[in-house]
Amino acid sequence: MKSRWYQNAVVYQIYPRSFCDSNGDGIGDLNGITSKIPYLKALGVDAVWLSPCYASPNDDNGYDISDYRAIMPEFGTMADWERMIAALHENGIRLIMDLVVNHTSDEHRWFVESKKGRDNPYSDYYIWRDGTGADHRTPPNKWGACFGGSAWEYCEERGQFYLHLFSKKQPDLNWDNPKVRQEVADICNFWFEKGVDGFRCDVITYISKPENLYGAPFSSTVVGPNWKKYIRALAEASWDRYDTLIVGEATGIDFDRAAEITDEREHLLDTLFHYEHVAQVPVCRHSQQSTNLRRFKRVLFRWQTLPQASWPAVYYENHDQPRSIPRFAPSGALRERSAKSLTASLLFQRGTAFVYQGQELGMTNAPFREEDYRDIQAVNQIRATRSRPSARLEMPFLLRYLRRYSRDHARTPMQWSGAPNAGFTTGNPWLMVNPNYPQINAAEQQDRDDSVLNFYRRALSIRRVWIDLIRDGSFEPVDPKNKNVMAYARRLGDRTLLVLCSLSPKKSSVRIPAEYRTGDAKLLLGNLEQSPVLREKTMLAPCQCVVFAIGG
Ligand code: ISL
Ligand code: CA
Repeated sequence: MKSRWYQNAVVYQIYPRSFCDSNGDGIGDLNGITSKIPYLKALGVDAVWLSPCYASPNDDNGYDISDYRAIMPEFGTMADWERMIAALHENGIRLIMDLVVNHTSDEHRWFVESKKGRDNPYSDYYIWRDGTGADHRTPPNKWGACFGGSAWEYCEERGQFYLHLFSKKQPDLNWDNPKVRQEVADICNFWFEKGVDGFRCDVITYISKPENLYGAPFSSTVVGPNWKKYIRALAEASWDRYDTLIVGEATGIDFDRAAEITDEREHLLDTLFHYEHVAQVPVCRHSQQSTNLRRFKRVLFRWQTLPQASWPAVYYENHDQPRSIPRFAPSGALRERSAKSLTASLLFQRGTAFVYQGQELGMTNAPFREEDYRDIQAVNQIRATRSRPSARLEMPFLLRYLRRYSRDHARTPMQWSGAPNAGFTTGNPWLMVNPNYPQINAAEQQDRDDSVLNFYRRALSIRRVWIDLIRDGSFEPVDPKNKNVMAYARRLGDRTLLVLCSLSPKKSSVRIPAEYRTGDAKLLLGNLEQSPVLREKTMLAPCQCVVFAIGG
């Protein structure tokens, strides 16, 4: 039975490889996470979403799973995992695991068997097709893989192509096979019985492929023909039997589809991550602050209007995205102020809020050089560009692109302290530590009252007090065309929260309608000593934010 606890929740995402290394091998691990539970509790989060920690050859850092019921040895043992979940639960923190079932690793036992031939029990676990053309060596369609090259790989052993939407070491599962669907339900139930509180479902919108793959357009695999049937059956066989949060990663989704598949009467997903506000813009401008605030607001405000029966998930960062600073707000001298203003703009929106590790410290993108990248996406792009005759011309563009968008920016080790390697490891970190760790780290922010970390703690405790209004209140854009300030009001009965967040390095004004200027506004949260007086044209300092309570 579902209590929908997640509607009140703030979820903290942990990328285990980069969070905390307990044994000095340079790789974050489960015991490292357990050691930081007091930190998470003091921060005030309700749940943790753990990126994959299952057995994996790590072609894509655990998003290529070779055994769904085993822990990756680099991260620890099942006993470590059990200690971790017990300690989280003792501290009132739930655990959301990552469910990666669009594809497995090619080293998964199922694939090893499947590729042997057409008549073993696993033959139909993956998407195999004959090639076309005279020699049958042309792929069935022109789909490209997310990490480069064709989405089809020819397998000599079986004499057929298999589909892989990501790397060729990530073959897509065949969800049209009922045995595969049963395997997925069994995996979910295995973990629910061990106490997990939900799943974040990796690229779940891609699982149902079009009937005829020959010549099919790629878009036909986003919420494909049997998607609802398969997901509803999974909910019945597993998800709905426990008190879960099921959040789908909904690559390629649009608003109407999202409203439909998160409608609680449909028994599909509880909520989903859309990608509209993190769409990439061309890397032609000099500024690192690449996003146009008006567009950003337009997108976010629209998603706030999801119908009552649906439920949004709000986030600015995750392990695939660059840091929100400098992406959405100014860096440099204004970094701390920006980080707080972004925080306020995020945490009072309707929806389950997701915060990515390090976001609560205002961690930023890293100054990577060509040889520093580790992510399969960046590494493949660099290799492909290098091999082209035009490499000398193209490489600077690619590097500029990666400096802005590489997934590695989010994955640099968590900055715990000013000790070597930011206190993340006593060994050699698997990915470069951001050299700004002496300035940006948790230890320094812990006891400094005006730090980003303490602002998060304060914001989260205010969110808790106002949770009824934040969960159920109306969402009202304020001065929506404003180019510098993100402003909105939330209202329930006679109580209102007014949230004003400048994301501009300039002094800015914001128009406040009379209904909010009733004279009894009480300041709940702000990032500067001075708070502005609410007037028709209210002035905000660069990157200033304020949250007022009005009425009630
Ligand atoms: O990261 C992206 C672009 O930079 C996306 O296209 C991303 O690959 C897509 O959102 C799917 O992401 C998820 O599945 C991938 C994995 O690499 C990502 O880390 C995961 O979040 C394959 O499992
Ligand atoms: Ca380790």
